[in-house]
Amino acid sequence: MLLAILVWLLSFGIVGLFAIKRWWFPDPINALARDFDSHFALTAILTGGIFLIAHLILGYCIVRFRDRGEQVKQFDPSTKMELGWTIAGTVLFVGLAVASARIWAGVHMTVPSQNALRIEVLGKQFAWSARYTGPDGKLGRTSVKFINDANGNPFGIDDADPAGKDDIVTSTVRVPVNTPVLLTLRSRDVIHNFFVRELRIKQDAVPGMEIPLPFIADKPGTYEVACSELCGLGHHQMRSTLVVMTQEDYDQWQKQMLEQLRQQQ
Ligand SMILES: [Cu+2]
Repeated sequence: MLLAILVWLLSFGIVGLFAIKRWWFPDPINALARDFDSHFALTAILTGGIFLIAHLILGYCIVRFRDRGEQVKQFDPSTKMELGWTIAGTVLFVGLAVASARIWAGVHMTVPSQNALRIEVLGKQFAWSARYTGPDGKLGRTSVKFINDANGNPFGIDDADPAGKDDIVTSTVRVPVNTPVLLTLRSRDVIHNFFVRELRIKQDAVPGMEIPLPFIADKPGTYEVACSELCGLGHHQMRSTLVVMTQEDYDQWQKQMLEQLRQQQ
């Protein structure tokens, strides 16, 4: 009896921990992140409900079929019941997987809009850098020969290419609110991972590859970008911020950065 009570208490306690949402995700900042959250909630409610029912029955069985000194009775398995829960389980899991594939495709298979703001994001041991095109809309040529972290050139922008003259390089990723953004993720050394919790996005940056990552953020604020792939001894320090700004603030910031560039040249 005590064991049954313990099983019931434990199962209610575990479900309760989820239900009170005390330790939960930070607020989402776009439509796909909100879709992700509703799908997570649906999965949690379904699996939590099944978990609770299963453990209530388990506790009941502990009480009902405890050893009372009687002879053990054989239970005839029912094919119908077995078929029933196998089919129900399959429908449930396949259904959830299909529903979640739509959200996944929304993040990874969306064709970015033609006029998306293009930002190149580079991961290296152990920092993130971002590069913007400047007014010409073009990123300048790069080469490993010109990489110079001390000089603020982590991308290795070639000075001989005029298209690179107005490229803005920063250590944070700044984007205007409600604007389609297309990040191109690159890595200079090992695999890193660009992770923004509020976007519910996690994408590897792989050396030798240029990985597109489109998104729109609809809530201004400063959000942490954490490297989410163990990439070496300094992995824990590899963080940056995603700053979502109003269009006016963004334009203002871009103007300031271009002014600074002009003064340096
Ligand atoms: Cu990393």
